[in-house]
Amino acid sequence: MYNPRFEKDVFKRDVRNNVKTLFRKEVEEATPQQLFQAVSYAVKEAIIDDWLATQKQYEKDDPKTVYYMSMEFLLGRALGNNLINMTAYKEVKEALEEMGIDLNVIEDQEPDPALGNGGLGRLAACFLDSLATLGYASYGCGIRYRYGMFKQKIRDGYQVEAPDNWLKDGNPFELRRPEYAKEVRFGGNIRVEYDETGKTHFVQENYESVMAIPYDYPIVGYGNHIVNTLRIWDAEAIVDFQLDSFDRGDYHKAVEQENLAKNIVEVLYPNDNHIAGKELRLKQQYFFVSASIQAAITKFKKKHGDISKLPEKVTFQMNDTHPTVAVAELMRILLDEENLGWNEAWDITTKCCAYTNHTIMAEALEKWPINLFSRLLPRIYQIIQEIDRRFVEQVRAQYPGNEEKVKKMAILMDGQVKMAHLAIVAGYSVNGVAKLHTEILKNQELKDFYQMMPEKFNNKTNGITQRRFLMHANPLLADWVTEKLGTKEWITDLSKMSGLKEWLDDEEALKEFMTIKFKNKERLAAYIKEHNGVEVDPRSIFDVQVKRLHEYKRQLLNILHVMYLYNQIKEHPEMSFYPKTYIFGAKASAGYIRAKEIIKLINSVADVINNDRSINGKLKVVFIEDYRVSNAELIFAAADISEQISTASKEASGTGNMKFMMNGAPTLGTMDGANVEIVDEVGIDNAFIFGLSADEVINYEQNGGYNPYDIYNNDPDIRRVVDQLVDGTYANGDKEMYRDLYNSLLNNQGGARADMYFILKDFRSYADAQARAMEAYKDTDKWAKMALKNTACCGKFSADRTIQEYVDDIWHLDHVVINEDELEY
Ligand code: H53
Repeated sequence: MYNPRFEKDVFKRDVRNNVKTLFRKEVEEATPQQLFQAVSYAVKEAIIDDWLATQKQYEKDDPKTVYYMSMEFLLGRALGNNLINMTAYKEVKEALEEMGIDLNVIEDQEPDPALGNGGLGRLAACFLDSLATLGYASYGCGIRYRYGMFKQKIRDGYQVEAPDNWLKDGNPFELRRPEYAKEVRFGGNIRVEYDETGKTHFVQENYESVMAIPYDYPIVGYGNHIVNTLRIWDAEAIVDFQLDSFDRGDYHKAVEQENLAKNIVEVLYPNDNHIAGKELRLKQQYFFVSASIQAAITKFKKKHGDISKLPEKVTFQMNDTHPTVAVAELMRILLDEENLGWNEAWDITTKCCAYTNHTIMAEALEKWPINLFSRLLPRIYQIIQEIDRRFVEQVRAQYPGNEEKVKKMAILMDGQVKMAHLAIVAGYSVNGVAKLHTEILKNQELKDFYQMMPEKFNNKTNGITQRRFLMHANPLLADWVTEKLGTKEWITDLSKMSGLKEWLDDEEALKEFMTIKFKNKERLAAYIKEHNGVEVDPRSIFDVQVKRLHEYKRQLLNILHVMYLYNQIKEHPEMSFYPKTYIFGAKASAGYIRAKEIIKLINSVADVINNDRSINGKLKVVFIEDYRVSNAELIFAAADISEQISTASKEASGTGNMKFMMNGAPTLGTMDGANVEIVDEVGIDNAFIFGLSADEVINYEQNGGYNPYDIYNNDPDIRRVVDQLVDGTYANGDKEMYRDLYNSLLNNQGGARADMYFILKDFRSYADAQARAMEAYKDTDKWAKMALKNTACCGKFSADRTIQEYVDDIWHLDHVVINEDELEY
């Protein structure tokens, strides 16, 4: 793909000019941050050309557009990724080198835009990348949080949160678009009016409102000149202060609106897979949903006029239940602003909205107290009441006399608004994110809905973008793959990776593959030394678990097993043991106390083990501070073993598992989420599988759990590690520090069953899988083959494949092509 702005001399001149105009400096005097800005603005100029060209093409082709509605977009840094997708990374790297500038250093200046928590937000970012790359018109719709995911510091082994002021130096890639601002209203009351024809109108009065101001981010497709838009909304007060001309009432109103605007977009809620139920969160949801839907309708009407055609050109995908008010907001606009009748409005809405479910965890399914909801969104609540009334009528008609069904399925029940039910009733599609997950939805969690409307349910197994997680994260491997395949096609067609299977028996190729892994391990070791001050040996096995901290993800199982290994080494110093480095990275929600205890435990165990010279460095434990997209890229590339050890049935899909696989790390995991499909692709012999199956877990749960004392009393090794939680071994003699963890494993507590996540139940089988992995690693050739097999079999897990399935089965978008010859540079 050609772009004259990336010709070396042109680009160098642009960077120099930018340094001059932005900072009144010469390149030689500029700080790395200033250089980052100057380089980014030069790249942005090139992007803008394609952005305009894309817009023109869309104007001309008038393709159907998906609005991907999401509270979270965990983008990661933009500069490197944009260069890769503009196919200019290498040229720019060289041009900068000629100016004495190291692109890696410049990239490191970019704050990591962390407008998301974990898997759900990162998935949204991967999807935008794939949509642009495949040439589909799309908008990401979200919130421009002033503060993203907090920065994690580890102090004395504890997690400490610091604000993430990611916008403090400005953001070169964003574009403020005040001309597309929309008003969003909260609270007040609804007055009913009748016009001269007798028609009813609903008028919201005494409300507070804010202005939603969009900021557009370019989403660059790979090598195709397509640039889509991520539109995230900032909030501003509507009434500007005019201190000389206010009366008392206005002043108060102005202050309130100012505060409302400031608060709404202030900060991302740092919960993953857990809902805190705060009013401000509902405000955030309605704020960005209302602004986005209004904008979509304005855009549609400008071109088409006839609103009844909306489903032909527009589809709204709701990423989890968070944006589900979209359904009622669209109804409100169609009823109150477009003056359609209920049936017509409902017909349009149910052809435009689709819902993705990402979890079966009860604490993540959103429910809002009716009194809070109806006070904040009075008109939206009225509409939901009517949707519910009609739906319940339908349930009663289909299941006469079955009030149990009504109770289980109603949208409004027990004083709550159940957002998932609203999404399912109004959505034309309901999808899970991995085969197993979708089956569990159909047969357990959403069984009643599946029985009533089976045609809505479908699976879309998640995927990841190879542009970021292989090309950018692991350039050495990316180049090697291209060389071995003799083509770059894998960059946009990951199924091509299967061509690597030809090299599985080629000793030379396997050696090269493992040399690349080793270099990546050296790179990570240097990062760990710099950021953690811990020396790790790149020749040891890098066994990695990086993901949000959650009990169901069972970091506790991992660290208890490390404690067990340490006991073994101490007791049997002569035993055969391949040196291992256990690497953790995880943020805990600020209010999730037990998750924070687990972080402290990991750090305490690390402290004891890393400082015990008697074990000759056989075992090391590292907790990487502030796990985020940018260091994740280094970590995936360097991993030997991918820990995916959630309690079966709990992890809807997982996407980290795919990133490790792509980078040649076999999975050590349970048959959960997409692990099941990874094993299908790579073969059971190229993974280390252990633990209860999802069916077994669900069966135990339905029968009140199991008794962990049966294990504790009969397995001395397990008893020993559990006891070490309360004998002070890892707490400087303090026997109470980990008492809560100890109790969580052994005793029922209030509503929570003892060992809810089956850690002790799965322990032996986990230890066995760990031992198998170590044995396998000792056989270097065999290991290399297994690792390469993982890379070779990752084809299915591209987000390109996932998006194509969404397009074919749900969205039915039109493919758009930009003809390079027609570009006017
Ligand atoms: O979404 C990922 C899945 C993962 C699931 C995660 C997720 C969140 O990150 C937050 C809320 C939620 O309901 C689900 O836990 O298994 O891979 C993307 O689908």
